[in-house]
Amino acid sequence: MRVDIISIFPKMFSAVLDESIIKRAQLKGKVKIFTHDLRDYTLDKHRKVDDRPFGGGAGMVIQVEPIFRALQAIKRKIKGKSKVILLSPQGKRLDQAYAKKLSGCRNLIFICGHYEGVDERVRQHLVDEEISIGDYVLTGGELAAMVVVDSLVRLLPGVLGDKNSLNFESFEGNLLEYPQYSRPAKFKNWPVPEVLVSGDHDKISSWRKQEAIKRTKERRPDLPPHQLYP
Ligand code: 9D3
Repeated sequence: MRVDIISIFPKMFSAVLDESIIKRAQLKGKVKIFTHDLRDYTLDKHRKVDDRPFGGGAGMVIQVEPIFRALQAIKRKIKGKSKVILLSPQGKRLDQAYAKKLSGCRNLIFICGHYEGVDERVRQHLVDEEISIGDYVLTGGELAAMVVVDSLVRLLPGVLGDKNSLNFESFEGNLLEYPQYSRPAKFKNWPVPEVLVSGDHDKISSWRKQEAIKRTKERRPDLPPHQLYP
């Protein structure tokens, strides 16, 4: 998979994308991630990317021209089709099914929106999909782009070494995780549940499933209950 990210704050991305599992995925060649400074695609000496809204009003609007030029330059480097995605609070909400769908794409180009807003012609003519990561207000699309990329990259074949990690997955079985414990078996007077040290693996397995169901009912009553009893 190839990922290109267009932003006016390209330096924000390295802290997240050049560490841990995403870093390893890049080193293994599973994903190539390129960030682009939108200002590099301006033509004026002030590298201006925004202007006042037609019709008046507060704030500024990200202009269509630098975004058009950035997309043109990026697409020239890519053979085949790319999906262009705008991060904005008005987008379709990201969930695990959406992440899975996007993880099947060969080339993705993310445009990070901003508090000031983006010229509507970007949506109309340049963007294929618009994504939000949830109903809360961020200062820009950069963190959202990183969330989306993180959720996709871990789904790529060969990124998570352990085949088990993708199997019993909370949000795919729509079940939260069961409680986990590690050594010591007794810390202060806080013991580990007896069943986990019993050695009875059938009992352990059904205990974990019941705990996961209980926790899901308590904390996430919004998740479809029929999926709690597969
Ligand atoms: C004045 C109305 N605001 C919408 C609630 C404008 C606005 C606020 C914040 C426009 C953009 C932003 C910056 N946020 C994003 O670019 C963004 C975002 C988010 O704020 N929440 C969840 N997902 C996303 S994806 C991009």
